[in-house]
Amino acid sequence: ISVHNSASTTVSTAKIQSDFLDEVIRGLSASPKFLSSKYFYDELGDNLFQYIMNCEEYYPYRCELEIFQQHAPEIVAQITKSSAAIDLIELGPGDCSKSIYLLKQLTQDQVKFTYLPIDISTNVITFIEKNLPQAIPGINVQGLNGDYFDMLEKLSAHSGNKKVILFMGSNLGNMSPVDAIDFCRRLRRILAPGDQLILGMDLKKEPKEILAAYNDKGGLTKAFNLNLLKRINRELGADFQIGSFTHFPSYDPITGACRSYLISMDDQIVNIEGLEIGFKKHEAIYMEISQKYNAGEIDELAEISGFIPERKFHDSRSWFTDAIWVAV
Ligand code: AVJ
Repeated sequence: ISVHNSASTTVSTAKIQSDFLDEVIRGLSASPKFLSSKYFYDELGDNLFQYIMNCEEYYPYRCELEIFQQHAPEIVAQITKSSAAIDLIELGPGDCSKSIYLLKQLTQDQVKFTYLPIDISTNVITFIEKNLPQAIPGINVQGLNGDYFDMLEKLSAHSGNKKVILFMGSNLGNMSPVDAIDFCRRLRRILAPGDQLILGMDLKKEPKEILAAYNDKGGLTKAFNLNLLKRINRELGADFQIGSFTHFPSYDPITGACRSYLISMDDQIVNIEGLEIGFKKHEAIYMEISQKYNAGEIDELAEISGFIPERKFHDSRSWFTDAIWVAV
């Protein structure tokens, strides 16, 4: 089965599914065990994440929304210093509820730009291509359905416009600091000097606030983590007993690593595709990192990956930042 779209990209769902199986087997055979949070986002996971963004304890979404509501004119000024047309490329745009403030401002300021959202989900791209032109008449949207770097490479092959990449939502935080450096360097390689990156990152703050955001009282984050086990049951035919795992969130204020684990409450065996995976009582599966940085660490990340930090915007409490970097 394959999915074709307007950008004539082909994503093989069979390939995606066998990658999923391989990574699950690899992670659950490792010691310590791990799973990748990039697989949290099936249809149910998408919905749970929507609920998380709206729950009382989860502040990052509201902080970044405030930044875009308050600072769109300054952000536009920072990315339009030359009069050239812009390719505004957003990695993982969601429903555009934050970036729409920037898109509206660019339109109002009569900047020549094309908005190019990239997402692995066909639904996300279809939704945006249908709805955005209704919210912003005349906007130039070109959705790209596929892997970030595959799509970025296609783009750089056939456009001479200045590029501005938007990578928001602290999504970079879902990589280890070492993987984050690799990722930023890879981004840098597909850019030309003068191109820019707008990076939304959650900041180190009072540890209790951070831990609460990943340990909401309503149990949404717990359900979000457990949903990956359910997904493995559904899609890979495994037999996880969801009730015998508990959720354990943690935050280390020294390193800024906010990690979540699922803990096996018994000795048990889980079957996946003919393989038996043994769990010891109290054994952990490492599920997700949401790395927190401070301003200095974000500047260092820029420099180590070939960018110069230009400006930082933050919300009224300085809990979250959107940094603008320029490629050197
Ligand atoms: C996808 C990066 C926005 O790490 O804060 C929310 C995902 N995980 N609650 C984050 C998430 C648990 C989230 N981001």
